Amino acid sequence: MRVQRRAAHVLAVAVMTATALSMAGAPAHSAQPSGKPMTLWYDEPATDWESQSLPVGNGALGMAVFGGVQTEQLQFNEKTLWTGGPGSPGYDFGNWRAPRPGAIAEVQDRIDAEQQVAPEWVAGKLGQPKTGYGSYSTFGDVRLTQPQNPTVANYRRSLDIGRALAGVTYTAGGVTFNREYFASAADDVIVARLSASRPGRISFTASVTAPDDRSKTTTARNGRITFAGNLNDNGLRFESQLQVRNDGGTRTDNGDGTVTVANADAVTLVLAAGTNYSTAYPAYRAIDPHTAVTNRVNAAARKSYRSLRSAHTADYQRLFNRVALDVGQRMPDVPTDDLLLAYRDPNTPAATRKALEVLYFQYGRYLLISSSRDGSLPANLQGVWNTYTSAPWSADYHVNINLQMNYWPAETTNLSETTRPLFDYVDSLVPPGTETAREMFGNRGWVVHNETTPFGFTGVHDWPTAFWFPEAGAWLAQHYYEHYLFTRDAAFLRERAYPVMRSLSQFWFDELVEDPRDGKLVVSPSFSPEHGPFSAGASMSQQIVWDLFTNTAEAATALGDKAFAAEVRGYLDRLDPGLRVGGWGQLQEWKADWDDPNNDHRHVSHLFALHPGRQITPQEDPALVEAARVSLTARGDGGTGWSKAWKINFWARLLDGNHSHLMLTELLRNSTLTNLWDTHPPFQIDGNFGATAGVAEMLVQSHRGVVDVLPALPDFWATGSVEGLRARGDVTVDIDWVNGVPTRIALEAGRAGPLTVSSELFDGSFTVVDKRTGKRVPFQRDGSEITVDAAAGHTYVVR
Ligand code: FUC
Repeated sequence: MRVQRRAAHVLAVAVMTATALSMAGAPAHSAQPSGKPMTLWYDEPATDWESQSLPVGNGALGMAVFGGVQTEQLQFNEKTLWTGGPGSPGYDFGNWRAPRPGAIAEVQDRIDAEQQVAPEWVAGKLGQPKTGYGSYSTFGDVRLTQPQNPTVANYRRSLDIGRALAGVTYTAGGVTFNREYFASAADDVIVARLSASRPGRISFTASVTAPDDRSKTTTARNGRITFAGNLNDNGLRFESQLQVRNDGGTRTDNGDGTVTVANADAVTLVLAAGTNYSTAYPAYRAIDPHTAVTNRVNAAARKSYRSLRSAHTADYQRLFNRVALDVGQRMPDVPTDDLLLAYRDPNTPAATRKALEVLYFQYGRYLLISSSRDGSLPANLQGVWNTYTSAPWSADYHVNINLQMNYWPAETTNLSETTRPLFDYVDSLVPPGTETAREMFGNRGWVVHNETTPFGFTGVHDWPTAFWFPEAGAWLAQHYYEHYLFTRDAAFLRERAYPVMRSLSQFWFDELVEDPRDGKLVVSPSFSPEHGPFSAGASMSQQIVWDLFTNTAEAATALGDKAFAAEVRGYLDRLDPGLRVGGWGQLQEWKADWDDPNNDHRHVSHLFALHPGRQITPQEDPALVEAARVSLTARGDGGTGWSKAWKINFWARLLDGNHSHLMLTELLRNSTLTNLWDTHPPFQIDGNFGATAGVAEMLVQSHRGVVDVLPALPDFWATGSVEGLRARGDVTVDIDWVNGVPTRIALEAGRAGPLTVSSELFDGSFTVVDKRTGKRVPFQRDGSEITVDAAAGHTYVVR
């Protein structure tokens, strides 16, 4: 039965292809019924967590839905359930266990003498084995097991990202069964509802289980399964409670901690979980989670399913609905795994391929909303979803690209609020990072290296090609300043961003050394992630410090801290900017011309200046940008999922929309699992987020202080519209375009002041109208740029 249905779907895609081919030149309408554009769906249950389960989340809580018929498996997470850190044997924050006076100077001297030094030698001098690092861990699995295994028809498992609802539906014995799942940020719980088209048909036993790396007790009382214990590794206390609420039928608490429901009309499940983790250094412990978890489940269980659901969708849609993208997509009514397969076939109609592209773009926004909400840790390498006790790369916070990439779409795709967990977390790195800066470097300020955990691991380990990256904090500081640029929130700049930027600047004042080659200030030792030799002044090191100093000087000036603005500008003047064109026309990755044109390493670190930095732009620095293009071309179109995602952004910044789109195609064809999670491999969520950011970057850019409209539009998206993208300066942008040229641009100004826009539209005749007054407004024009004097809250429509 199932096999036949799948064959039918593949046939459906083939028919669409044939229809489109026979209509060459005409808009690609197929005879197929259209599917829901914002829904992922499948005609069979998931058997593999990584590639098939469907994620829901509310930031702190995550759940992966399998959708099995006889046994439903709901793997769940709580973001703070980590092994490692205080309590874990040998935990040392990555700080040197004994002082190493002169160790960094010895490495610097050898670099000065020999130019290149092997990472293995440096790791021997400056690294040490990891202890107590730990891993993000699964919390457990809820299983709902039916007494019989029914024969089912019309099976469908889905995730509606427009409403953040997962679902399972099927028919058995003439009855239609429905399950619905969501993770509510409004009520801080995960909710499930099981119902049927006829009364008395819902029967199952609910259990909660977890791996054996912890002590655990599971009890059932009044339909509530309380599961609690401590992790063996670090003693972290955890507790989850699952309330089973039946409408009709019977409910029994079993002695083994399970709950059985028989012959109910419908059942609502409410799940909450927590730990005694706290972000506070050095203990990282708060009170027992029992009371908070109890209160959350009690409060939610008192509400009706309908009111829980409407509070959730209202909360979610307030964020999600801000952005709409239409590039002429048409979603066919085929399962998403078949859609992904069809995408690889160039004969699949363009409108179908666009449907996947738009779904994938919005899915990145869904995943960010679902894994980064107030009051918890930021999205990690797997967002909030993890079925392992020892996850790939610990599902940690890698800060030599990955955590930063997670947050690239936050501002541009109008989800600014999702950055709060990032800033709370980075702020929490300051106390341990201050210790590391003082002990390891003797510097002011604070530092964090290549990767870190919720337990303030700000020191080092000894993997030679990935242990040394003191620039990470400065890169993270970029997000603070960008948050200010996008929101113009002066209080945030003063109270949150500037203190972080200022103290990081002091770290770098103390850390920079004079390069004996030319007297410029350089970072040494310096290592371009995650390959090549140690040297002095690798391009990425210099560009990141340039970015920090430039942003800090601007911030200091804006806040009236004249003395510090002058001090940081003094350093900036002497800083090697890390921009050099080498022998084959490439932008050099190192200060010396060592680049190998055959090197296709996934990190393209020396292009930081192009993206996410703003040090070079095609408009201002055509020669350097051309060199960046040469480097990027040599690196090729392959790489891990996240590497391809970065390349979408790079090509957009190079104003090459077609190559940017090609990278999106590569990602969807070769680095995307059937549940549309990005795969490194394995699953790593940064590629999802990086790609969503890249799509926004094709449509609107603003890093040079001008709103660039459709800077890198691919030919494939020749006609379309977008609503709700954000530009720096607190501007919200809507664009309609036809054959690659904007026909209407609406700019909503959050603040008063000059607003400069660049577009091809200004090459012809046009008007600017204030939407509120209906009147034409004056503007200054300079080539293809215009500037209007915007009033706060007004929308300016150009057409
Ligand atoms: C970076 C990358 C790896 C991987 C890891 C989690 O260090 O170089 O490819 O993505 O993070």
